[in-house]
Amino acid sequence: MTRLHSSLSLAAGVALVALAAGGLQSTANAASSSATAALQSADPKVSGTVVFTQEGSGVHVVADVAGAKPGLHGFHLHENGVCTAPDYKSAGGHWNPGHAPHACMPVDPRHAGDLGNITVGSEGTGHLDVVLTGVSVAGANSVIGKAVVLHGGEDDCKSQPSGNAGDRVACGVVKASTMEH
Ligand SMILES: [Cu+2]
Repeated sequence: MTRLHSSLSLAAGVALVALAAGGLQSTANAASSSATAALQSADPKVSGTVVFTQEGSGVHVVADVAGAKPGLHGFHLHENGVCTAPDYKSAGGHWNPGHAPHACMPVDPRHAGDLGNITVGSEGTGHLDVVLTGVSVAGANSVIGKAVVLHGGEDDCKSQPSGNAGDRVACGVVKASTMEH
């Protein structure tokens, strides 16, 4: 009887700890489950926004750009969250914590920041909607503090180390979204 009682207490204790940990974790996630980057550009005048939202074990990335040259543009997360005009070299190389070769989704392995290409239409606007795996908004391999870079040319998805995508025409630092209440 004593034995049964103590194992029940233990089970209740474990359940309480698990509940408390779960509560803490969901609070932390709610505070930082999304992030945004505002693209800035020197010349040509490209603008855009990129929104990152935690979705299961991946990150849902939605990008909208305007004022860009029609065609395909390489689009990546670069390792330094520093966007200094006009060439944005300050952003460093592709964000590649896994030391993988460059490729495009869904090819794996690839750089954590390999978002592929964004297609810009004749009116100068482009939209990208992808789920990036192997990264998170606030946990391991967080996108926060990295830089989103839009290139002038197409990422060929094979040239090393960065797909031969040409100049960096726009750049934006990824920042945790502030709560809207
Ligand atoms: Cu790039």
